[in-house]
Amino acid sequence: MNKFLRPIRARALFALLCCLTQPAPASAADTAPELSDSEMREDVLRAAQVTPHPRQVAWQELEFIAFIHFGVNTFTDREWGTGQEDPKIFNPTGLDCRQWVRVLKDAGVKMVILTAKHHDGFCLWPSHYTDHSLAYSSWKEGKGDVVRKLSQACRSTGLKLGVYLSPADLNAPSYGDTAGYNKYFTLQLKELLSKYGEISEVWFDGANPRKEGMKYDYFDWYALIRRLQPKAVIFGMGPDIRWVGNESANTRRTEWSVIPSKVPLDQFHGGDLTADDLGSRAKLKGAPHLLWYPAETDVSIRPGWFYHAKEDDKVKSVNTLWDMYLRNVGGNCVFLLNVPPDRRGLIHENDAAVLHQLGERIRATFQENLASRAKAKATHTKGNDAKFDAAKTVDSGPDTYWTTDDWTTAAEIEYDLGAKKRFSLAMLQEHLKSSQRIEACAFDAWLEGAWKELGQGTTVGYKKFIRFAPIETDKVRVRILQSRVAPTLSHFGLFLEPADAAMKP
Ligand code: FUL
Repeated sequence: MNKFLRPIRARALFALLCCLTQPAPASAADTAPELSDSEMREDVLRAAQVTPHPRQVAWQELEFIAFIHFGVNTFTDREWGTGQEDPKIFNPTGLDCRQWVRVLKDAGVKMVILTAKHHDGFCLWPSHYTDHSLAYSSWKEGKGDVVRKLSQACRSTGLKLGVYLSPADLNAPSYGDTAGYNKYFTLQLKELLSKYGEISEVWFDGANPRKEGMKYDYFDWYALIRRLQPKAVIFGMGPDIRWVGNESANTRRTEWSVIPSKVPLDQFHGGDLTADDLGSRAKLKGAPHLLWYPAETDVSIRPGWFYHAKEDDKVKSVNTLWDMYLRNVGGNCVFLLNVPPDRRGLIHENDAAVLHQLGERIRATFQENLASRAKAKATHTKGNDAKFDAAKTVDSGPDTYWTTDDWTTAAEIEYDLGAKKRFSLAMLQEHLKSSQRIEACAFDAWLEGAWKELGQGTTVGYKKFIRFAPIETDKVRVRILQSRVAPTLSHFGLFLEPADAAMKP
């Protein structure tokens, strides 16, 4: 039951369930009886050795990325086209990809993923293999190329570029004929991957309107992507990144990047991974294969994915986006926010205004890590070796980290801040190149002569934020309550949100 299999009704039901269960309750993984290290030794050891590919690390470090849904639907006011649209209707009056990139960069976004082709089959580049593209539109007398304009704008501002190429295509005459359509799709993919410079993510949506029987040659596509764009990650119906499982930016409370699989990586093409518990000990036990398969969360700044003038007053507020940003970036997910340009071909003023506020919040909050000069002391350190001591969690080295001896799975680090500091967010980061290991953690502050717990959680992974109403103290501590083999922490941070963003006491 997910967008990859059963698009409309099941997804609406899923979205409704997600809303009803907000905020996320403790997950199945929290409530399932825990299997002890002695019952799990082999499985836990195996899991703690699964590490990301460098392209997955590079993608994860982008943290916040944007979607651009744009195409014939923008001009028909629909969410899903029919494939029968006249290409002439595509005619933005003032398209400016530099404006998109300016607005998104200002919001803190690091990559833009464009719907080069949505399910209606209309191409935002002049594909040689169809006449259902902007080459047959009224825009610039058919001489324009949105993919090129966007790639140039991204390159000049340092943003990465990704492409959404819908496997489903309601226009292609060959759609439904597996051999013919796969050939067509491969040629289009090749155009996109060879003509527009570096592509950092390829987004394969799983919705499959009308042709449930179509069999896609995923493995040929993956081989082509690896050959032409070896740094690109493949999302969704692909081996590198999974869909988080909903379109409301709800991360799981327990979000594992190490998940079990029935098949090895070279036979894996993602699929239905919407269950609440994907990677608990119970799931790992006896799993034939374990893969690194982290989550990306997609959500739109408006109710729809495409622009509709009637939604101009339904742009999400900066507070909603800020909550989503913290929940996703600090929930071991990459946050993919959709911002659809309007019929002019511009990001609407209402969206741009909110995105500017969001960018200001991100900059104001993270400009200073208030723990960067703290003295750190751990209860346990691997081999009592300075190379792994707690100071490594507050140094600036990207690859230095604290860890313990193997099978010391619980430990604490105390941070002496030197003077009283005021903050509202604690940040933990694991050393992903040593896998994802922490299963439960807590954060305390020294307040009025005693330790007070300010939050606790399960997984950490790439990044975890623990958020609370602002407090002031000179001493805090992180407690790792349970982990696989030995915990690692590469970074610890304390930050203060601006007054209008922070939680109220
Ligand atoms: C879905 C699509 O059907 C929507 O139209 C949108 O593109 C969304 C991001 O993915 O599966």
